[in-house]
This record gives sequence, structure tokens and C-alpha cells, in this order.
Amino acid sequence: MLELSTTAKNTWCPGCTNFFLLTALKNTVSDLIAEGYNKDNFVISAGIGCHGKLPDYINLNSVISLHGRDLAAAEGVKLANPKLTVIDIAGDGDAYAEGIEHLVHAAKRNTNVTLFVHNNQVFGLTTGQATPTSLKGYKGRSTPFGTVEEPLNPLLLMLASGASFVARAWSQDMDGTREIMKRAIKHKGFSIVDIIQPCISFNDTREFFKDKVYNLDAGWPTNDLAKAMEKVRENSGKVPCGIFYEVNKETFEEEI
Ligand SMILES: Cc1ncc(C[n+]2csc(CCOP(=O)(O)OP(=O)(O)O)c2C)c(N)n1
Ligand code: SF4
Ligand SMILES: [Mg+2]
Repeated sequence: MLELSTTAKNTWCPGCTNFFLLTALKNTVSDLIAEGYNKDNFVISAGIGCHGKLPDYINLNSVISLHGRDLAAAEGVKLANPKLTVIDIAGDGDAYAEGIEHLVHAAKRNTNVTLFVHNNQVFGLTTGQATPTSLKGYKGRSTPFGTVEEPLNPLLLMLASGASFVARAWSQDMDGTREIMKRAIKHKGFSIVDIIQPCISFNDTREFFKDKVYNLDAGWPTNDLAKAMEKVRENSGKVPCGIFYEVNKETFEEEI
């Protein structure tokens, strides 16, 4: 594997599932470079949070943005130089709380950037407040008696907003995540992968998800919006992972 490591001291909690995603991303980028992508053309945009330390640990060009503004920065980079391969690393706080307006408009515009959301269903770096995707009843510092809100379904929102590639990955499945990451980066247009990334210190959902996640079968993805919407709303107690929806349409950069 091409050397993508850095000498920065890693400050994630020992055992944090972000380590799986860092490895999956390094393997993905190595695969793509082996296929002909130029290493110097990769740009990582990151938000603020535990996930936002990732650019320190991967030897690629990067910009660390403000909380919730990582996607706006990523779109700006792509518009300034459409030749670049732009990957946005966001937290669920960035993408689904502070930056949700950027998320909806990036999907609507179909800017050709790839968004990986480290969805640990908690504000991790600030030590455990509920986010829009926290499960109902989550007890944390801001909700000591448990959240009373139903969690947001980000994939349903993305389909409704016009995203042309919509997927979910399970961080513990590094090979599966790597394949989805690769397909997302290769996709022409806005791609989002919501990655279930348990925070072992403030929202340890590893056991909760372990027996619930399953992979979509070979019949997926679909280009049928209604079918994809029905699937991401699945309420069977199981959690499907894989690529739900992919369509080809003009990107924002092409249109302008
Ligand atoms: C505008 C703004 N609001 C709040 C904060 C404080 N803050 C820093 S990190 C963080 C939580 C990040 O949560 P998330 O995006 O889910 O990332 P995680 O730490 O879980 O990876 C917050 C609220 C900030 N830096 N900027
Ligand atoms: S607080 Fe949670 S997400 Fe952040 S490094 Fe620790 S385990 Fe990982
Ligand atoms: Mg988070």
C-alpha cells in the first residue's frame, strides 16, 4: 500500500471506530491511485470534531473548515478547480445539525464532491451531546433524562434533496466500507455515504448495531427514487448497508 501515513500523534480514544474509517480511506485512496488517480489531486475537506482530526493522519492535501461549513468549503474547492478529487469528511453534527442547509443545497446542485459522514449519533469531541441522529432516549450531557425526539433519517432527506448517489456503510466492515467509498468517489455528481461509526466513549452502539446491519443484495443500487426511498425507510429492526441509489445527471460545474 502506498504510504499515506503521517507522523502526527493520534489523539482518538484507543479503540475508536474512526481508526477503521481511516484505514478504509487510506486503502480506498491507494486503490484509486493504483487505478490512475493522481495523489496530488486529492483534497480532503473536514469539519470540526473527532472525525475532523482525520486530515492530520492521512498524507493528502486538506482544508480543515469551520463546524458545519466543511461541505461549503469542499464545493468551493471543486468549483475553483474541477480537476480535483474532493472528499469531505464530516461528523453528524457538521452534516445534519450546524451544516444541514449546506447539505441540502449541495445535493440539490449535484456538485461533484463526495461526502463521508462519520455518524456516531453524538457530538463526540464536546463529550456527548445529542445530535439530530441520536436514537430516541439517548442520555447525554444535554439530555440527562433521554432525548424525546425521533432521529432524522439523513438518507431519506438526501434522496428528497436530489443527491445522485446515496449509501450507508458500517464502520466495522472495513472491506465493505472501502468498496462503497471507492464507488462514491468514482461517481460523477454529489455522493453521500452515511457511515455508522459508534463513539465508544459517549455513545457505544456497537452491540446495538452488530446484529442489525446487513448488506443489500446484488439488485442494488436502483435508479428508481420511490424504491430507494422505501428502502431507506425500512423499519424492520434491521439496518441495510450498501448503495441504495445512483443516477447519472449533469453536475453543477458542468451546468455553469
Ligand atoms: C459553530 C460551532 N458550534 C459549536 C462548536 C463546538 N463544537 C466543536 S466540535 C463539536 C461537536 C462535533 O460533533 P460532530 O460533528 O458529530 O463530530 P464528532 O466529534 O462526533 O466526530 C462542537 C459542537 C464549534 N466549534 N463551532
Ligand atoms: S470521543 Fe468518541 S468519536 Fe471521539 S475519539 Fe473518542 S471514541 Fe472516538
Ligand atoms: Mg458525531
